[in-house]
Amino acid sequence: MTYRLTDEQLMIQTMVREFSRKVVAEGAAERDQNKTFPGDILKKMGELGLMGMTIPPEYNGEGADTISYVLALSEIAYSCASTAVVMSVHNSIVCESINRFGTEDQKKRFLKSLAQGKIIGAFALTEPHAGSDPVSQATTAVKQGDQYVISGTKRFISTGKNCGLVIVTAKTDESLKHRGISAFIVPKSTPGLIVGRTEDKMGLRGSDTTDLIFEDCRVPVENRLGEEGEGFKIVMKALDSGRIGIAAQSVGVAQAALDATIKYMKEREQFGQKISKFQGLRWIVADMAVEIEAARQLMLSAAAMKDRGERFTLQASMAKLFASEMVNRITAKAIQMHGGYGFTKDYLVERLYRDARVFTIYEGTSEIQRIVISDNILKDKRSG
Ligand code: COS
Repeated sequence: MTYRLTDEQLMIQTMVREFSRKVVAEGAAERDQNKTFPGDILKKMGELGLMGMTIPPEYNGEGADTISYVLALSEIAYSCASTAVVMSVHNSIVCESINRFGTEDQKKRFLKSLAQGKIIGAFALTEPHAGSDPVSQATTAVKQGDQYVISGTKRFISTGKNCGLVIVTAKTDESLKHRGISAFIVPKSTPGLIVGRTEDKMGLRGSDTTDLIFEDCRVPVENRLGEEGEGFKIVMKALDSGRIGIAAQSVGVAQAALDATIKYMKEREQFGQKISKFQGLRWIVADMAVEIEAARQLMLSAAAMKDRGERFTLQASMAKLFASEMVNRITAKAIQMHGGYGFTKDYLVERLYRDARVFTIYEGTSEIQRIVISDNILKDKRSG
């Protein structure tokens, strides 16, 4: 199915493209080198409505559809993947989960400022010993009167240091396995919420990734997101949306790699002619373009299903799997096409290659996507 974007979707894409290539691209290399968080840029993105894109206007969001959102996210990723991951977690996991499962009071207290980008959201599921298997998490939340006391350590939390609020999952009943996991909204200033070590990463270095330590961290019962025991479902649904976002990040970074490669091929001369004239290299860019377009269509297809209110778990995992593996192939080819220069920090493709590497890992590894896809196709129980 080919998508004809609406005038509004095209307008949003054009607006974000212009903003991204002017404002977000500026200083992206330095932010990567110095591990600088793009706080000022995210503030501007908030003013443009990019931090609550799919949230209804009554909670200060833009009320845009998912297609507009993924187009915008791709454009931000084109210029700076570190900025894009913050936007992605904030919009598709944090804001959407509160909009979908939050009480009216939670939406007023938290969603309104999140959707304006006044505070940035983080999502704490992963633990040192619970990554692909979140049901084995060890963090607990014990109800004491009208409060929950949360204890445990979360790992690899995007925006852990720079967020203003975190959605955290914890076990409220060990015996119930996944049905004993609950979710909580914890403002960053809550006593007992401690930012632990910050990872020194290969890519996405402008986005902080930290441990979050919960030491007898108390939140009122009103901060529980959804019902007790509903946390795993909230997480799975949030990840369905998040995975379309990773596809969008992949498409944006891959397009940047292709455009940089085309530019280089038209400048670089070897054997007395531009390297863009060599058939062997022309076929490589042709394949790169086809792969990017295939990933873009999978991304749009999943987004369209979500907008139509259909179940899109399968399509989100397909888009995430294909697009994240695609961008790793594309950025590797882009470096190859740049020759020795591609291996230096003077050329954009070096950063793109490092940034893309985590896309097949976070928000569900490629192997997890294959589990989700095969479970949905085979419709019977796997053994391991
Ligand atoms: N939407 C809604 N509910 C879902 C769902 C989805 N997409 N996927 C699973 N569920 C529900 C199931 O219906 C089942 O509910 P009931 O038992 O109440 O009927 C429950 O969740 C458990 O499902 P399942 O048995 O498939 O769970 P598993 O423990 O086997 O795990 C995987 C499933 C592996 C897919 C899941 O653990 C996963 O996605 N892991 C990766 C986590 C991840 O991405 N981590 C990265 C960091 S996040 S920032």
